[in-house]
Parts: sequence; structure tokens; C-alpha cells
Amino acid sequence: MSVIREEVLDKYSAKVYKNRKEHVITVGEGNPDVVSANTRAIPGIITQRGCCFAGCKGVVLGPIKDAVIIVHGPIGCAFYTWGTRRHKAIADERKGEKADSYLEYCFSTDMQEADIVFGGEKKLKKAIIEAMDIIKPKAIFICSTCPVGLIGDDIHAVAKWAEEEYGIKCIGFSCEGYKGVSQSAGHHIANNQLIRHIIGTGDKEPVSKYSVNILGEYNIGGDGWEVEKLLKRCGIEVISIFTGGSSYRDIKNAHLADLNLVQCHRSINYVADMMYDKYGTDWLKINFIGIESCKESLRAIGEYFGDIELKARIEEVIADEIGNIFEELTYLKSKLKGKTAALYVGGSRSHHYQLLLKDFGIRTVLAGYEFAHRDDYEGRTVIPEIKPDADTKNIESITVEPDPKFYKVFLSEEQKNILKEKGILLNDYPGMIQDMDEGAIICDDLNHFETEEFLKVLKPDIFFSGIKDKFVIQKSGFLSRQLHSYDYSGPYAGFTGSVIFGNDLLMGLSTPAWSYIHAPWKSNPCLEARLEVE
Ligand code: CFM
Ligand code: HCA
Repeated sequence: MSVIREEVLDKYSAKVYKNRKEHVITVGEGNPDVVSANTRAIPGIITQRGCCFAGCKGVVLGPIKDAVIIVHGPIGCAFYTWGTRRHKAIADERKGEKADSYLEYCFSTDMQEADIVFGGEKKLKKAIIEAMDIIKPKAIFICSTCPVGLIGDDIHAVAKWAEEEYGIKCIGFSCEGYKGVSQSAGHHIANNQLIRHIIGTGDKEPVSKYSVNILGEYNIGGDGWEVEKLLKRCGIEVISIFTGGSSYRDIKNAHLADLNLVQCHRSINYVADMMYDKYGTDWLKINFIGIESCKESLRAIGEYFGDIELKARIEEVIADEIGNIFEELTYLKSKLKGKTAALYVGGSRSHHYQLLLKDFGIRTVLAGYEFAHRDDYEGRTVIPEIKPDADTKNIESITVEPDPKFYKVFLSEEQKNILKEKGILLNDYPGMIQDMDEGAIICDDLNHFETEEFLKVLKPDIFFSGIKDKFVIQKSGFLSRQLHSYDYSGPYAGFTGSVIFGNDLLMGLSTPAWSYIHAPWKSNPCLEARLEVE
């Protein structure tokens, strides 16, 4: 039993303790290493999670630059998702076809009390007419917020009306915030509609020998551009990015790519699986955060296509990229080696960024996710024919038995080799647990109280998280870096992104500010009182 974990959870009531202890594990001490995840947060606890609407409108759909996204609901949710996530995009024109960018705008029906009482469909139609008059987009997405689900407005009927009236693509997303337990439900809703209504409707064939889509890359701080640049250097065409800096126009053609590369598995694995089922498109789990990870990912792509020339080109690009950053990297490593970090983000970065930290010799002592599922922690072996929750299956004369204790399908090396020889692609990638040191702590759905307690006990040099806890961390005298918005820096992906990240850390750690954060009453009494006894 981990002493640190007990120290933090000790203050809970028996009922809360019973719940939370399933979400907090010490790596190496669990047998098996299983984390309870994707369950309801305890009412009253200050969780850092977001809602279904945030996952659908904010995360997956938000970055699609040439779609007008109308938030159907009272204004608050529209306002909150207006420019708060740093998915960058530029309007562009290719072969006379324009993809404007509406990302800087905020569109909402701004429902009032009367609309809640009498229904908001008329107002939604009016908003669409207005958008068509002023902007004339090729695609309109309608995203519902909580009250819409409660009063029962039929946004899908309105979407159908708009398609017939204007001959555009109009899709309804019933992503009311209260659905599910976190943002995660919203990712799924967005993914389902993208595959149902957009992917497969284009006919623009790739021009290069090798083409890919990048899935789960949202171009935060320009990361997607960095990855696209790297792939292009290797001679690989990027058909579409889901969805960072992307356009409706490109996503239509996604089914024509040879391969799907999955960066953030949590938010988009549904599209990867559905595209395999519908179009037979293979997918590879890759990671372009971290120097070693970039090398491995590029090489895995080369292996997949199996072309000697492509592989040689990839090696040239790797050598050149490393050459460009070598000096700076060596300096940063010498300064950052031996530091410790804690990471708490949504559903994939806490894992990916640990690998980049390792490149600098920084050790992770605590990591957690807001809304990950068990496979994000425990890993997943994907055999496309077999769903992870399937019963025992016989595939190519190999009996595959999913272990009910794990999310994973376990295969021996011999079984894996047989499947590979038969040309069956195996995505056998580790979860966060497998990449962490023994004794480190994993905490699912970390809350404000636990954040403060872990800070006191673990005293990491850096705490990576988001805006909701940033200032609690800073005021406690620790360096906080936001891994959602990069504190307005970036890109952090790719080889050059890695050194930008390292420089930002070094700047943060070197500032003398942390020594000034010391409550005055800790050294001098500030209040004086006199007790008078009659
Ligand atoms: Fe994927 Fe993301 Fe993340 Fe995510 Fe997010 Fe984000 Fe994140 Mo904020 S899609 S799971 S829902 S990598 S918005 S770009 S930073 S919580 S770790
Ligand atoms: C979201 C978006 C978010 C929030 C960031 C944060 C993002 O979950 O709705 O809490 O700092 O990356 O913008 O994750």
C-alpha cells in the first residue's frame, strides 16, 4: 500500500475514500495495474473535467475552419468556447477552391427564456438564414447545449431543412453538456457524425505515392503544421488533419488516404476504427511529441509502407532534424536533467509529454488524466478484426482471449509474429502505466484538493496542467506550465518543437519569482490580538 497515496486520501470520509482509492495507484504496486476511469465524478468535489459539449464543439469540431458552428443554446457556452482553445488555422485557397476561416467568430442562437418555454427551432432557422445571407459557408454545424436536450428541439430536422433549402452540408450534433461523464462523450458524438456525413463525400485523389490522414492532432500552438511539415519532408502527402487547422473540404477526402496516423487516441479512436470497418483504411498509433517518439513514429510509417527509398528519405530527415537541434538540445539536457514533474491533462498528453520529458532527463512523479478510459492507462493491442471488448475469437487459427481484468488483448510474441506474417497489422501500443517508473503515482480525475495535497507531499519542480488549477499551483510556489494552451507558446511537436518546450521550461525554472512566493505571516506575525480577562 502506497504511503503517499494514503497520506493524500486519508482526509476523505469512508465513502469518498472507497471511490477515490480505485482512481489512484502507485505504479508497480498494483497487481494487476488497473485504474478505475471514465466514471462519474463525485458530486461536490472540484473536478477539473469539462462537459460533453466541450468535447464535441470545443475539441473535435471547433478547429474545422470553414464550417460555421452555431451553438444552439443560451449564450454562456458559446462565449466560453470562443477562442479559448489554441487551435490555430489560416484561411487558404488551393486551385481556386477557398477554405475561409471562421474560427475568430462566435455563432449562437442566444436562447432566452421565451425560447426555452415555446421552443427554439424557429430561432435556429433564423440563425441559419442569417449565416447564409452574410457568410454563405459550405457547411454549418449545429451544436446543442443542455437546455435544448431538455426541451426537445429537433436540431436534426432543422439541419435537414437547411440542406434542402440551401444545398449545403448541415449537420446536427446532439452534444448537450450533461451527456456522459466528461468531454469524452462529446468526442464520440462528433466522430460519429463526421463519419456518417462528411468522410467519403469527396473525390479528390492523392497525388503522391504515399498519403496519410493525421487523426487526433488539433494544431494547438501550431503542432499540426510542424508534423505536416515533417511528413512532407519525407515525401508523404497529408490529405486531412482531424481536425487541427483543417477544412470541411479536406475531411471529405479522408477515405482516399492510404493510412491513418493516430496522435491523440482518446479523442478520435472511433474515427480510426470506423474508417477501418467502412473503407479498410489501416491505422497506426504514432506520437510526434518527444524526440525519440518522433524518430520511432517516422520509422514506423516507413516500415508500414515498406519502401526502401522512403525509409532512406526518413533517415535523412531524422539526421537533418537532429543535426539542427543538437547543440541546443545538449545544453538544455545539461540544465534540465534530474528535475521532477507532475502532469495532469485530458486524455493523452500526460503520457506523450512524459516521453518528451524523458528526452531531457526529467522524471515524472505523478501523472493523471481528466477523462481517459482504461485503455489510455493500460494500453491496447488492436487487431482490427477484433474489438477490445469482444469474446474469445479465432483469427487465422490463433485463439485470442481478451483478459477481462484488462482492456487489452494479450498475445505472445509467437502469436504476434504469425499475425504479422499473414499481413495483419497489429497496433500494440503501451498505455501510460507501462511507460512510467515504479513508485510513480497515477491519479485519474484529480481534483483541486488532491492537487494541493500531492504538491505538498511530492514537491515536483514543475506541474503541468490547465487554467483551472494553474494559479493554485503558482500560488503554492511551484512552476506551472499549461499543457493545453502551452501558455501561448509552441509549437511543441516535432524536433524543433521539443527545443522550444525545453527552453520554456528552463526559463520557468530559472526565474527567481518562486522564491518570492512566501506568505508574509509565515515569517512575521501580521495580526495582533489582546485577550482581556475581567
Ligand atoms: Fe486529445 Fe487534445 Fe488531450 Fe483531448 Fe482536451 Fe486538448 Fe487535452 Mo485540453 S484532444 S485528449 S479533449 S490531446 S483540449 S488538444 S489539451 S484536454 S490532453
Ligand atoms: C476543454 C478544453 C481544454 C481546457 C483547457 C484548460 C483546452 O477541455 O474544454 O482547462 O486549461 O485544452 O482548451 O482542455
